[in-house]
Amino acid sequence: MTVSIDQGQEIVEYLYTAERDAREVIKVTDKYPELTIEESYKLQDKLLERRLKENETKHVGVKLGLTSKAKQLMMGVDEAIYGYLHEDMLCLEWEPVKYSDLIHPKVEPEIAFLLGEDLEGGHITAEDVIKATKYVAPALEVIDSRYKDFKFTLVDVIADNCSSVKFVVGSKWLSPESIQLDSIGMVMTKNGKVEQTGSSAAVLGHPAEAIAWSVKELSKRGKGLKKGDIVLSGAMSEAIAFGSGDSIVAQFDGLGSVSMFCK
Ligand code: OOG
Ligand code: MG
Repeated sequence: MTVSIDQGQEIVEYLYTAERDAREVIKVTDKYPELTIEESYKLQDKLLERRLKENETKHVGVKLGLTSKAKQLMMGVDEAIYGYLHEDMLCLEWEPVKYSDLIHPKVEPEIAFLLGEDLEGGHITAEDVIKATKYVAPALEVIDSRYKDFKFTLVDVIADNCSSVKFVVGSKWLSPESIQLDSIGMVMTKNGKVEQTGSSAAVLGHPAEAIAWSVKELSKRGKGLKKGDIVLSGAMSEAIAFGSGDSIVAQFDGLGSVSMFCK
């Protein structure tokens, strides 16, 4: 370990309160440049424990991040990551997201997978993911890095639960077998103006491939995906900034649309 138990607790407290108070902070690696990816996943676990307890919420799923080249380039990293979704992050389409609860939010279009079976182990394939998936649905993820200017290293962003803050799942749920999951075109608008276009192929070639990757990563740490989990497979395009009064809609070929309003 490059940080002591006390220092680890201090980092968790620092990131937990930054989210709670919607306050940006200096990135952790400025103070602890030696921190490793394995350590930062351990810090993420501690942060999540704290968050579950304090917010009286529960685990509802997993999110993948930086699964597309567009996002990796945008963030200056070259690896995918994962974090966790809690029930208090789930927003309904008709429920506005409150800008005053957030720091510098961005939104990105994703495909959500709802699992009908557990998935674990180091040999899971995209086919196994599709078999274990009950439904796929259009989704928007709101990310709100706690770090100043939304700038971080891979180690920083993992400790910060991969910038997670809110997500919206659309109401049209389809069987994964009823749609060609690797070629879903997407258009995202803000207040009616096109801001991003993309394809699900951008997500590691196939979103189910991205989920298979995450199962392998999780299994290295003795974890897996569970029946009932919602899994966000990662942004299909760059994320866009939004503010109070903005309306976001992402339209996915064959999957329908999902929208969000920020008040
Ligand atoms: C990290 C989270 C990335 C995605 O879908 O790529 C992510 C960030 O960009 O702040 O959720
Ligand atoms: Mg995302």
